[in-house]
Amino acid sequence: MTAAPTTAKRPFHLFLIKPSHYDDDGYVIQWVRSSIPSNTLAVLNGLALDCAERDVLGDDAEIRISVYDETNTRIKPREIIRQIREAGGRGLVCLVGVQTNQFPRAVDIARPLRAAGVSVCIGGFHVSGCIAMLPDIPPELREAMDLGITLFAGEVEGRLEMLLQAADRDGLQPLYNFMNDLPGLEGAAVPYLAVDVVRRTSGLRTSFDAGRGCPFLCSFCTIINVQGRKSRARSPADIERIVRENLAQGVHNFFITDDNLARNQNWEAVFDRLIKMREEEGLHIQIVAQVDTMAHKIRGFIAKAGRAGVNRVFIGMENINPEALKQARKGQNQITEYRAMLQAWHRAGALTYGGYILGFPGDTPASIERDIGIIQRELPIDLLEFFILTPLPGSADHKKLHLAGVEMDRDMNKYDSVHVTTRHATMSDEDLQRIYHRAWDLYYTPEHVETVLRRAKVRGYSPRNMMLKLLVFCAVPRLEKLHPLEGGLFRRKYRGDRRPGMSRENPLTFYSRYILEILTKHLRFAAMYWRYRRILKRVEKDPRPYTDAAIAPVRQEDFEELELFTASPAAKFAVEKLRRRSTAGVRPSPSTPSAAKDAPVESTGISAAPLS
Ligand code: B12
Ligand code: SF4
Repeated sequence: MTAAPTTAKRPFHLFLIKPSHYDDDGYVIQWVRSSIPSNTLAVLNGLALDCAERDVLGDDAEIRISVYDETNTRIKPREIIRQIREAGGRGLVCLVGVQTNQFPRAVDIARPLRAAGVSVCIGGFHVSGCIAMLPDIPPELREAMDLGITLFAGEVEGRLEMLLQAADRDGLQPLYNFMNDLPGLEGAAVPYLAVDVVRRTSGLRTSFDAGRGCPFLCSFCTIINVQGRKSRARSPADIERIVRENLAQGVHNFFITDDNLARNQNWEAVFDRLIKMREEEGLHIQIVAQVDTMAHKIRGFIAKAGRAGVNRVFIGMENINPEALKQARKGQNQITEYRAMLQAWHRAGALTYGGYILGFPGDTPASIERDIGIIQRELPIDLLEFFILTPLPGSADHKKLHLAGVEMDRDMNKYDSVHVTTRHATMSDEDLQRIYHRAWDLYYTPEHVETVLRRAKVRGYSPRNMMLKLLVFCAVPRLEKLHPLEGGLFRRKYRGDRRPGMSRENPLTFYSRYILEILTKHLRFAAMYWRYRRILKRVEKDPRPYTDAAIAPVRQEDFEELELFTASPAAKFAVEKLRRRSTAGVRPSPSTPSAAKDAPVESTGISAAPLS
C-alpha cells in the first residue's frame, strides 16, 4: 500500500489513516474485510496524489503516501515511527474522517506518535462539528491539542498543499479553522482508492461523493452544519472520470456518499452520463445511493436513477409518527407519501433500505413495537436499519442540550447511534437500550423475512439476493451487537490493542474467549443461514400468486383502512392536512429549502396515480 520509492529525492511520508473505534470490551472494531471503504480516505488520497504529482514540497522531495483503514488493517504506530525515522525524512500522519465515536481511538493512535515527535493532524466530522456549533472548544479537543496534535476543521480541498508544506517545515498550527469557507468541488482532485485498498472490503465496491450539502433542516443532522445547506457538486465530467478510472481497475460497484443525491444540483447531468455509458457502451456500473423520502416527486429522478445503475437506495425514513418527524424538524418526510415512494423505487428495480430512528420523545417500548408491526404489514420497505436518536456533536440537537447544560455521556466512543448517550423523556437508559436491540429481532422475524422474499419475487427481484442481504443485515446486530454499517467478515481482535484504562487480559483468558467467540458466532451464523435458506426454498417453490397491503396499489381508501394513517392522532392529522391542502390546490415543492421548513406536501399522495 506504500508507493514504492522511485528516486533518490528526500522522502516525505504521508500516512492517511481512517481510525475505527472501540467495542464495549475495549477492543478495536476490526475485520479481515470491512463492509464499505471509507470515502474520506478516497478523497484525501485523491488530493494527496495530486499534491505529489505537482511536487508541492519542491522538486527535491518525494511524497510517499500510505493509505490505511483501521476497520480492516491493524495500525502499528511503532512501525510508522520506524519508517519515518529510517528514511531520515519528514512526515505527517493524517487521521482522516474522524467521527465523534472515533475521536478517542484517533487520539490513542496519535499518542505514541506525538511522543516520538511525529506530526499528527486530525480532521473530520467531530472536529468540524464541534468548531461549527459550540461556543467553546470541548475538553477532548483541548486534550488533543495539548498533546501537540493539529486539529483541522472544515474541508481540505485546495488546502492540503499548505498543510504539507507546514508539516515539512515543522510549522503546523494547533488548529486550522475553515468552517466559514466551504470550497467548491468543481475541478477538485477526485476521490480515488487503488484496487488493493478496495479489496480489503467486501463486494469490491468503492465510493465517491458527487456533491455535499443538503437543503433540509433536520435537528439531529450534523451534515447541514458542517457541509452546509447549499448543494456543492463535482462536475459530471469529473464523475465520469472517477467511474472510468475505477472500471479500468476492475471496480464496477460504487457507493455515492452524498447524503441526499436527489438534492445534488447536477443529478440529472450525472445520471445522463452514466446512462450513456451503460446503455451505449454496455459498461457494467452498479450504484448504491442515499436519497430523501420525497425524491419520487422530482420528475424523472427515480426512472433515471434506475437506468443509471442505482440498484440500492438508503432512505432516511426515520419514523412513521408525524409528531416525531415534526419535533426533529423533518417535516419534509410525509408518511402519506411513503408507500408511493417505496413502490416507485421498486418499479425502478432498486432494493430499499430505510433508516429508522428510535428514542424520539413520544416513543415508548410499546409504541416502537406497534410501529415496527405497522411497517412490516403496510410499507414495502425491504431492509430496515435502526439508530438511537443521538445528539451528535455538530447537530442542532447537541448544541441545544449543551447550551442547556443537559447531561450527555462524556465518552465520545459511544456516539455511534447504537448507544444511549442522553436521557430520554420517559424511558430509562436501560429500557431504551433494550428496545433498541429488540427492534432488530422484532423486524427480522422469520415470518417477515418470508414476506419480504415473497414481495421481491412478485416484482422480479431475485429472492436469493434479497435473502442474502437480509441475512447479513440482521446478523451483525444480533451476533456482534454492532450496527450493520460497522460490520465485516471475520472479526479480528488483538490483545495489545485494548482501550487505555482497560486492563490487558491474560493471554489464556483472551485467546480462549476469542476462539470460543469465533466458534459460537460462526455456528449461530450458520444456523441463521440454514433457517433463511429454508424460507427461501419455500418461497421459490410456491407457485401461488402473492399480494399484501404493502405492495397493493396506493388508493384513497388507504387513509381510512391502514393503521399507518390511523394509529395515532398525529397520523390522522397528517391525512387531514393533506386533504385540506389538496382541496386548496397548494403544491409547495419539497425540493426548495424554504419549502422544507414548512412540511412540504404535494397533493398527489391522495390519488392512485404513479408518482415518478
Ligand atoms: C459514507 C458515510 C459512511 C460510510 C463510510 C464512512 C466514510 N467516511 O466514508 C459508512 C456507511 C461505513 C458509514 C458508517 C457510519 N457512519 Co457515516 N457517514 C458517511 C457520510 C454519508 C459521508 C462521508 C463522506 O465521505 N463525506 C465526504 C468527506 C470528504 O467529508 P469529511 O469526512 O468531512 O472529510 C472532509 C473534511 O472533514 C476534511 N478532513 C477529513 N479528515 C481529515 C483529516 C485531515 C488530516 C485533514 C487535514 C482534513 C480532513 O477534509 C475532507 C475533504 O474535504 C457522512 C455524512 C457526510 N456528509 O460526510 C456520514 C457520517 C460521517 N457518518 C456518521 C456516523 C455517525 C456513522 C456511523 C456511526 C453510523 C451512523 N450512525 O450513521 C457509522 C460508523 C462506522 C464507521 N466505521 O465509519 C456521522 C458522523 C457524525 C459525528 N459527529 O460523528 C455522519 C456525519 C452522518 C451523520 N449521521 O450525521 N458512514
Ligand atoms: S435530509 Fe435531513 S438528515 Fe438527511 S442530510 Fe438532509 S438535513 Fe441531514
